[in-house]
Amino acid sequence: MGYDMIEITKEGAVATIKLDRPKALNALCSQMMAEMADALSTISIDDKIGCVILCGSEKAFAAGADIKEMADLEYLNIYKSDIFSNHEAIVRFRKPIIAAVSGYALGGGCEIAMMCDFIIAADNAKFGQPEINLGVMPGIGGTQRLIRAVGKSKAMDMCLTGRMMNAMEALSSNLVSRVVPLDKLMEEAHAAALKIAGQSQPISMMTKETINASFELTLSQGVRLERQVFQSMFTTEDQKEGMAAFTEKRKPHFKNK
Ligand code: DAK
Repeated sequence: MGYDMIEITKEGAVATIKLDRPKALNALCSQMMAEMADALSTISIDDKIGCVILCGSEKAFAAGADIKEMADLEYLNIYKSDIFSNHEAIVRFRKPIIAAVSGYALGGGCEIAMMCDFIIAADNAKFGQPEINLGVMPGIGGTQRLIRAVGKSKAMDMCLTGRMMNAMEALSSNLVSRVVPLDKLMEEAHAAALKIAGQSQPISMMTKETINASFELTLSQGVRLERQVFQSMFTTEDQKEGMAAFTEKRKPHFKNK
């Protein structure tokens, strides 16, 4: 599949997916979502890639779903086509994925950033769920994921008033893991992605899966799962290598086995 609305670059074990529809502030239209889903599915079977960065432009990570594309849709169109259900490609993606957010991350843009494993924000980032201004509400997980990140009071505030949150508020609310100057965003995201991609791929994937399971499980179920997954890691060559490298005071060379 050729891509018109996203751009893929690969550097070592890191792939970057850049949303690239600048005239519409990266509004998420169905073509862009289909391209992103296709790219993720290709990257998921590329053994050389250990981590992905999802980013936009300096002005906009993504200003939401494409309002012009949606405006005249009727319930049955939306129901039958299940529009935007391919956003689940991000949730299903099993390797680590970092959102590098600069500028606007609004509506669906904020939601896809939250689907990533963590968010590194530039100091000009603005997050929001302004759908209420359009007579709708968040529709790809915003009402559920935002509350888990920032708690009820702030999630209600954001979704009911439609106001935006700046990068520092997003940091203090735990929506993002770090804030960096705009001109350092991609450097910082790349350094984090390289660090992750240098670890054992299967171990990173199991770690991600176990952390994500905490959203669905009770504490005791989650801790039991963690113990089982931890124990299973002792079947891998990478566990032997990681611990041997520590003892021998050298860097580990993981083989993803
Ligand atoms: N959709 C379409 N076009 C957009 C857009 C969007 N979300 N955001 C910006 N644009 C376009 C503008 O129309 C304008 O196009 P032209 O007029 O030049 O042709 C161009 O991008 C530049 O935008 P502005 O001129 O407005 O730029 P400003 O710097 O003045 O303002 C802004 C930037 C981000 C504050 C403003 O553009 C804005 O408020 N944008 C809309 C933000 C928004 O409301 N986002 C939420 C969208 S609703 C679903 C699940 C989920 C969803 C839908 C369905 N299902 C499961 C079915 C999600 C819904 C949403 O995300």
